[in-house]
Amino acid sequence: MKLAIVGVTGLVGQEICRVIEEFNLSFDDLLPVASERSIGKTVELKGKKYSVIGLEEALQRKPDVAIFSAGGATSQEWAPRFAEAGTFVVDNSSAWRMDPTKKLVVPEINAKDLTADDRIIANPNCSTIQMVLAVSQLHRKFNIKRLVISTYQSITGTGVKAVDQYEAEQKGKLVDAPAYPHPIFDNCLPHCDVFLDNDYTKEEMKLVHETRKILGDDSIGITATAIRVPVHGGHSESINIEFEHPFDIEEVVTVLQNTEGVVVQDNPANGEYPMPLMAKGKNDVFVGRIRRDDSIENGLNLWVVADNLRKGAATNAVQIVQHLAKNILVAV
Ligand code: 11C
Repeated sequence: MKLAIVGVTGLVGQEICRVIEEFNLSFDDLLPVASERSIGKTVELKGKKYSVIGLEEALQRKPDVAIFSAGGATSQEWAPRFAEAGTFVVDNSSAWRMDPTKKLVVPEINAKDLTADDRIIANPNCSTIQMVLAVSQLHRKFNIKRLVISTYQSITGTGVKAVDQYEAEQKGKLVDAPAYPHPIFDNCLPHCDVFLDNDYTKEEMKLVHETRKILGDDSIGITATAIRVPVHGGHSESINIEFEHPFDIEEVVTVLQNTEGVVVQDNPANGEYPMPLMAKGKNDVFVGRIRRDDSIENGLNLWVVADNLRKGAATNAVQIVQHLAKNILVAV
């Protein structure tokens, strides 16, 4: 497999390199791709050095697979050109997620639906991935009627500019071009991504639309409030679920323990529950504070944490590549 990583110098691009090393993903050649100012820099992966190239050169070299993590505008313009040249594009941006001709993939849930015709494959938003993976098997068993989600999202979701803003403010300094409209150190912003005409943010509506698409169920009622918090390690989510069918808490725990990619951490009496500080650098989705919501029929509360740069982006993308390598590239 000839593998391109577009946006290799960004936070997600760097995390993709770490995951590839950790998973010992096999490839024959690697094309690290970045913007003009990074061309010629060196990237080291699995003990070998590779020179960063531009998009045009990468396209000429026809990679089998390209992971795109360079923002929506780059994906919009370049993903179709790579796909046309025969590359399987795994796209981390929001550019193609809601396109009805493109699949939105969390491998544990729906990689089995991919075919050789899926040349642009969308990676969901980080806050969607961890939430939908946690509830996917519960939905199969008890049928979700409604989800109420509150997120507590890491500054790493915004990118390196936000991390720089946080670190400067922590030292009592200001940056010239802050990532957020307000201080993020010692603060919480009820504002992730841009505000839309319906008064929700784009991040909140991603949780609504992407979840329905991945679960293949437009009937699920979903409402979300997305909050940016001064945290590095991952996104945390409080999820309130209303099921159609009754459940026992023990059954819920068993379903979660048997959900691939999910780790149950739920022993509050001993202070055990998921936290972003512990999730950092891990590939799993951690679930705890599992308890009944007695205010509604068939109600459940969960607390779900994952490293947004890992399962929320890099890990999910690399898992899609692993699936392609194992099941689809061998046949094309
Ligand atoms: C955040 N979820 O934490 C965003 C980052 O649509 O891929 C990823 C944005 C996206 O701000």
